[in-house]
Amino acid sequence: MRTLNFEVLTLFPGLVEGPLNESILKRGREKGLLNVTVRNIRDYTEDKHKTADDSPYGGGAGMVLKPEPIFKAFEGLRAEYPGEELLTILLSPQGRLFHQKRAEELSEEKKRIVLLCGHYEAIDERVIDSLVDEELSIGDYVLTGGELAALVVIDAAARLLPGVLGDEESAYRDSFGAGLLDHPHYTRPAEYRGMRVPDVLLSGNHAEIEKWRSREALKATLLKRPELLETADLTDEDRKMLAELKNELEIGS
Ligand code: 4GX
Repeated sequence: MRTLNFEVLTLFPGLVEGPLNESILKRGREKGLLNVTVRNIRDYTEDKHKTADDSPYGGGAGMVLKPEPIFKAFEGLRAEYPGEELLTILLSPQGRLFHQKRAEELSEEKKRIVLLCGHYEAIDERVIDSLVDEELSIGDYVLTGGELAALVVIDAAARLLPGVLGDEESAYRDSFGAGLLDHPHYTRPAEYRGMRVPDVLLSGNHAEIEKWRSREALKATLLKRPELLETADLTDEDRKMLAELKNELEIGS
């Protein structure tokens, strides 16, 4: 049995815990496939006010996460998991962009993965220099903290672990696998408010259905995210269909 082990360090554990206790992540945890421990950085402060942040040297607005509680938290982790190597990821807009490929790699990671969530504007650079292996960003926008980003990373990696998705759901796994968008989906009724489900999906002809799905996935990608086609994993058949689609839709290049 493959398992994934995360340690989340945050000042707001409640922000992270909710989604971990719902739906597929909850089930993955109950099955013992996904282990996530959420720790409050404030528990590692040692002054009477439990100070986790301070104003920046050099002046300016905003607060900076102090190094001491974070170093203490790591010492706690090393004591709890002696001899284990940790993989520490800081969620930050300065990080490399997180993508499906990294999610796949993380889903196979054997080390315990520490997700460090900064709140406030910044984190003391000495933490990054000494404790952080990798900085990841979930996108070019600014969040209030790293917690939602950490959840995105956990979610995207966990669903790729064998056994986390049920048989029904696991088909969805390949939709982004080839680097293409998904094809359209339909369920009953066959006609709704005058809108018909494409006949091929009702035909029972599985070869034709697969061909239609491939073509529609290519079409959706071409129309909505054409840049994905440059790196997609296309078969010769895909390339042929893509050329036909471009002709039909009168798209050049
Ligand atoms: N993808 N943020 C982190 C505070 C911070 C800033 C610098 C460490 C270094 C974000 C994102 C994101 C906002 C989380 C700033 N911590 N994280 N936070 N986009 O915007 O991951």
